[in-house]
Amino acid sequence: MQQILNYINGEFRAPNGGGFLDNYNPATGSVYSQIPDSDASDVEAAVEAAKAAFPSWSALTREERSQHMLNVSKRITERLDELAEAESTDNGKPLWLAKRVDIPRASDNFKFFATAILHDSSELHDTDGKYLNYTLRQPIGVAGCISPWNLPLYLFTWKIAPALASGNTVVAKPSEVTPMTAFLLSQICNEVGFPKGVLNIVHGLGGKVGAAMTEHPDVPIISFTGGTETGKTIARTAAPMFKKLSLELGGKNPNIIFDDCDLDEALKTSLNSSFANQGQICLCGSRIYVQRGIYAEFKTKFVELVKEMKVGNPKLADVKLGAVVSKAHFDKILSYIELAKEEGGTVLCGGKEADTDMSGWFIEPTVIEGLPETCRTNQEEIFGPVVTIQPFDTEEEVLSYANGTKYGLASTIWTSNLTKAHRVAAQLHTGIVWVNCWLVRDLRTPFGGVKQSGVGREGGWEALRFFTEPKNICIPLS
Ligand code: TXE
Repeated sequence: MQQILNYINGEFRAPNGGGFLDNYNPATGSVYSQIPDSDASDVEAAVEAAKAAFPSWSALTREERSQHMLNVSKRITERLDELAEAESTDNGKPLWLAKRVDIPRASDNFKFFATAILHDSSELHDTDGKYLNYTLRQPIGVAGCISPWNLPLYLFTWKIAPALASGNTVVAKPSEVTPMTAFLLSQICNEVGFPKGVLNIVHGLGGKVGAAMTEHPDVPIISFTGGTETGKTIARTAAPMFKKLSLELGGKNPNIIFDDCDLDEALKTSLNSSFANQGQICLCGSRIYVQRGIYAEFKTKFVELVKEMKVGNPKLADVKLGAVVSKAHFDKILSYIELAKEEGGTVLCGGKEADTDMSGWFIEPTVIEGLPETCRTNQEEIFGPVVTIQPFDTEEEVLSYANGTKYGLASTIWTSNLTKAHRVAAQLHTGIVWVNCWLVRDLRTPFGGVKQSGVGREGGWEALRFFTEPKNICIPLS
């Protein structure tokens, strides 16, 4: 059985403790590889390697750093098929999705930040002609990057790339549920001669490896994407150590459909925003609000289309939904469907394990109607192929629903009235608003949420600023 290894100081190493964890293929429900059950001593070794590599990596010219990163980007593209296959097997997502979205985006993340630093600039403040202040942005040191299982290589590289591009060295931990493509990335670094110790990847459990990274005094900056509860734990540890933190957490995103929208477009995209990646994207629209005049028509057509979505073997081209990521997550999603029924919801379609010829963890895309706004189903993140649908009458009413959860990541508006779109967008308490589209992710734009969806922004200059410390230097002009 294939054994994944840690990548520390440019070497592939077994964990110091010698233990390994089982890694499952969610589509078959069986163990297919093993990953290091690393502990604080492995993190210590990785931090030491990253510290040792920092002076030389941060002293490279921008062109040199950029070139190293472009080499990685190119090699990811060259190994696209293999990486996509691995991502689909490890995560359960459709192979076509990994091939079209996840892996190309991982390559793009490296390319984007490798070239962004070539165009970077900083500020200068002239104090009344008497002094000049200029802002020097310097790398911080060893950055800790912790990523989740839903978009494994996509989100892993989304953090690592800006950290490296701005001159930091990195200790990174992929989710223990989906470690494979991060392991393949370490092979790629090795293949292209990426400098030793600059990127170190430690595999293992969040409570051991992730916690050791967060607690380590020589890791002054942490970028995390994952669940809100884990984010709170990390913030509790990091705050008294005054670490710089970026937290991208959960969402319970509203999808608002006004009666003047292009109904066909709204239907088509809502299918995607509800069920892409089995609903396991923090940006998925899990609460659909439809204006009363078109509610019945939208609901009928939407449910018809959802029933046509094929669930099954992620390797098949016509499959729309693959497996959900783990048995624990499968149980969690089904328990939320039961809860929705207890709370008075009517299941319009789906609502149960999907009937496939595979032995893994598949759930039918599910639409639930008739739930009050305040119930747990409408308040908590389910993170699976489950959406609720309900009618509304006025803008004011739908805004109160949309803003009525503890989350504030993303929202979507469907309308042909541009004035209304601007007005509603400005009043939504979310970090991202899509109008008549969904999941358009320009890498330059600020990405992140408000309230319990997180702290800080990733993407573009925001990410490069996060991974550097601004220093003001003041000089008299006479
Ligand atoms: O995520 P965790 P889980 C949501 C989603 C999901 C829920 C829980 O609702 O059902 O979170 O998922 C590492 N110190 N999202 O439990 O645990 C862990 O090893 C440091 C939304 O799988 O947050 C992994 O690498 N690190 C989300 C990473 O944190 C710790 C994507 C994320 O795992 C740690 C995923 C600790 N104490 C889940 N404990 C999104 N925002 O996209 C765990 N980790």
